[in-house]
Amino acid sequence: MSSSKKRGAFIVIEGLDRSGKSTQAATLVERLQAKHIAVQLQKFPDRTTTIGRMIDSYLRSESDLDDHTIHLLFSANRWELATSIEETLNAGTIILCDRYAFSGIAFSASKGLPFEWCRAPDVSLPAPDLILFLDITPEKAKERGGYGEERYEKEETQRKVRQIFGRMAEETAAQYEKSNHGRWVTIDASQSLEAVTADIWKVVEPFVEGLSGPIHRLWE
Ligand code: NYM
Ligand code: MG
Repeated sequence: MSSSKKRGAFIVIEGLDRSGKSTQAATLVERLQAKHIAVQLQKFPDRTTTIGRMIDSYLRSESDLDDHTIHLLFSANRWELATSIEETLNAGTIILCDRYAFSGIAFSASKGLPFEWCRAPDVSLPAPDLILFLDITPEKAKERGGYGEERYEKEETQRKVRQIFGRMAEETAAQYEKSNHGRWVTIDASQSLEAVTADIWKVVEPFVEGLSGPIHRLWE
């Protein structure tokens, strides 16, 4: 391996429930694979681990947990995969991540936990190079066949969550101005599937060749 070998880009997709994240993530993975670009899809919560199974049970209301406890479990679920994410990126593979720490803050803070308290456990995680925020109003999202049965899948919750995402969009943009890494792009997710796919590709394309700099640490 030559020392000039590039690492893979760390790309996160965020948004409300039913914003089309998982569909768009799958489409993007297919597109990259068709171009023989190495990519790995990672989803948070990752419900397959021991911690992930606790989260799954909470989301399906099969168990109750204190708000702080579940918040820390979501964060721990990211930390337990952090090393593997870094190794994958350093091996030159793109990671496309369906939700990350931004969802962690948005959903917990929507319940009234302090924003800074919510942010703290995720500080120093591998930082995304690009955050795609699929923006949609809760009303529009609901029209898409309605919300499911899980916790948080209610219009009122989603409205609060969207406000907090809006705050993070501003803060991340301000930080990007200073540091020139960790770009947040808001995509209009109320458009047709094809239009959203096209908007995402425009933003992602410059990242697919890989990056030369180090993996950054979130909010450091
Ligand atoms: N969620 C997701 C959180 O509350 N905190 C987190 O850190 C993450 C990653 O889990 N409503 C919430 C957002 C979703 C729910 O995610 C399950 P999905 O993508 O619908 O499986
Ligand atoms: Mg969901």
